[in-house]
Amino acid sequence: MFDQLSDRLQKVMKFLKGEGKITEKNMGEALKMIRMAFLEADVNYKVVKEFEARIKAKALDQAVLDSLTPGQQVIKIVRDELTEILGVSDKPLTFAGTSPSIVMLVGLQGSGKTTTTGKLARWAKGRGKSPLLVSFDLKRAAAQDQLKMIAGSLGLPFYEMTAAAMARPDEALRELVKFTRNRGNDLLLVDTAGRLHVDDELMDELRMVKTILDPVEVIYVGDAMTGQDAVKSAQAFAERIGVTSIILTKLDGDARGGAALSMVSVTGKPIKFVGVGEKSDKLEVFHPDRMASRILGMGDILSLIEKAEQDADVEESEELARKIRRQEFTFEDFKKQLGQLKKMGSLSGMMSHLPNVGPFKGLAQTQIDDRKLVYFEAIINSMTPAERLDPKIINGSRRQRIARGSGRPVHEVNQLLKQFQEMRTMMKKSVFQKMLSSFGK
Ligand SMILES: Nc1nc2c(ncn2[C@@H]2O[C@H](COP(=O)(O)OP(=O)(O)OP(=O)(O)O)[C@@H](O)[C@H]2O)c(=O)[nH]1
Ligand SMILES: [Mg+2]
Repeated sequence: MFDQLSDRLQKVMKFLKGEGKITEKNMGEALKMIRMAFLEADVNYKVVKEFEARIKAKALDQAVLDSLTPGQQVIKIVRDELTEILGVSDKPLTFAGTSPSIVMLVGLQGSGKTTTTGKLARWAKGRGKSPLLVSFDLKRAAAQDQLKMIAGSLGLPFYEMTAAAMARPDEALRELVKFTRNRGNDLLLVDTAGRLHVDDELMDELRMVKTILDPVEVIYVGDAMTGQDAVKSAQAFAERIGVTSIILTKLDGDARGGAALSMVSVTGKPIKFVGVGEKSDKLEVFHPDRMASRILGMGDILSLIEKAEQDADVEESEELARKIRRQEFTFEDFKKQLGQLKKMGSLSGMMSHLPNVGPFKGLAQTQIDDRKLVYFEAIINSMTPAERLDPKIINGSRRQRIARGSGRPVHEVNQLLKQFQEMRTMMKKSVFQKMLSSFGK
């Protein structure tokens, strides 16, 4: 479905590859090509504008211009930014700490909620979960039959909402939760009603369901074929009900992909899965980085980027030193460091690999074992980009969310934050000392 966009962006990549030097002029040309490619793919224009501005700022940075391979650096920037607008991938589905995890699917009529409920059930069953399926639609009692059939074909239990129960919806929902718990199902998938347009009645109904069930995930199911309409309605659902994530359906059709590329920026919520067919196994976990690579036709470009990344390693150390000086060292940088450390294999090997051993000495003293590095990375992965850049905003409830997301205890999150702070202070100090000594004290 990204074919056309892919073709066009690959042309830009080729163009850049061919240009030895990056100048304002040829970069301007490349940006124009990128802009057109996105607009034609039906990407929201605001998203396009931001994307363009970010690439421009990064590409015209002196470090890129001065590098030996500016074209390749720019290609890497485009890929990274594309990954960014496709969202952050954490885990495909969030499960609640206490059973059952309740997952509610919402969206417009015909977007694929019922089909996707079945697909998700199948996916979860394959991962050892024991899902129970239910359809909640106050207006259309017959909506249940479709899901009942799907559940039957998957050999999964279906909870029947009787007409009598629907007459007292809040009681019915409470009974449903009790029933699920007693039956021992650890996942309750709730299919909901759809309408042609966002209307107050539906929003009220969905809000009521959400309030009573208190789901761990409210997934907006959007039809990628409807392009910007899906984006607009996603925004409405996000604002009026509150959604936690997105599933895009019908990506097997000839959707131009603009929805996928606009959805995350507009709602701030991640795309977790995509539907690529009508059958119950046609659900794919969404990986922003892989999707970005696919769009750019990375077959031949990947190696270029790897090279650019190698080149960047040296530059990265310098950049790190700059950041430390300006006190801009963030969790993003920390994560990069951890990634490099992991490549080294062991903790003993890693210290020598650090760009500046002095400031990092604290790490060795704080008794981190190799397993901890993995945990730390998981914790950082569960932070939002904003949190990584500015850890000060990580308050109590954010700490709990991060702990849940990473599957690590809260005290470990606290520990990491504390160590990070200490590291920052240490860096500041050692840089300060260096400065003093360079002034002859
Ligand atoms: N090709 C394709 N078709 C899909 C996909 N997902 C759903 N569909 C089809 O889209 C149509 C509508 O899907 P439903 O699951 O009934 O949609 P819904 O959101 O439950 O609709 P309402 O309950 O009427 O609001 C069906 O014909 C599905 O087979 C997909 O990923 N690819
Ligand atoms: Mg349905």
